[in-house]
Amino acid sequence: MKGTSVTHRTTHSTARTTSRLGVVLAAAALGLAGCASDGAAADDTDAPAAEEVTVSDAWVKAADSGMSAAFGELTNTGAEDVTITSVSTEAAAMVEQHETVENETGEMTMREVEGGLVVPAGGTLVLEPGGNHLMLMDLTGPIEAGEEVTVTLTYADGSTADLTAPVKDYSGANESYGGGSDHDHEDADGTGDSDDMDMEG
Ligand SMILES: [Cu+2]
Repeated sequence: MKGTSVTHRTTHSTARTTSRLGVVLAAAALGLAGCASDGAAADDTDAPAAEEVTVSDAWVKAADSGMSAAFGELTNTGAEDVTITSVSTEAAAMVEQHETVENETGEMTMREVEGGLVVPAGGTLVLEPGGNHLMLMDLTGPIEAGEEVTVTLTYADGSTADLTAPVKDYSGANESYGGGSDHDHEDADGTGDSDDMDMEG
C-alpha cells in the first residue's frame, strides 16, 4: 500500500489584503478583455470556474451495484482556487467527494472531504484510486466497462461542468470500496472493510 500524502489545503484567500485583491481582479479583467474575441463570456466578473478548470483522463470504475468511483485530473488555469461544491450523476443516487487517509491501525480508509475538494489556482487536483476520488453511492444500475458515465461537477461559483468518463475494470485499489467484485480478500484484518462505507442515503 503506497503512502498517500494528504495535503490539507486551507484556502486563505480572504487573508489577502484588499488592495492586493484589487490588483489581482484588475489583472484578471485585463486578461479577459484581451481574449474577449472568442465571444461567450463577456461578463465583467471573472471567468466561471467551469471555464477555468479542464478535466483530463476521467474514468469510472466498473461495478455491478452498490458503489463505484470516478477519477481523473482537474487542472485549474485560473488565478483563484476552485472548490467543487457538489457532484451528481444519473448513474448514482448520491455522490460524495472522498479523500483517502490512514487510520489508527494503518489501514487506508476514505472519508468525505468537508467543504469539497479544491482545485488549486494554477495547479492540478488528481483523483485516483488510493487518493481523492468522487464516490458514486447507491448506483442506479450496473456500470459496465465500455460504457460512459456523465458526471456533473458544480463549483463554488455555481458554474457546472459535465464530464464524460469511460468505464474501466479496475481492482487495484487497496482502500475499502466495499462490494468490490473480484478482490482476493483474505479477511485477515477482521475490521469489516465495508462497514465504514455502509451508508445508505
Ligand atoms: Cu470513497
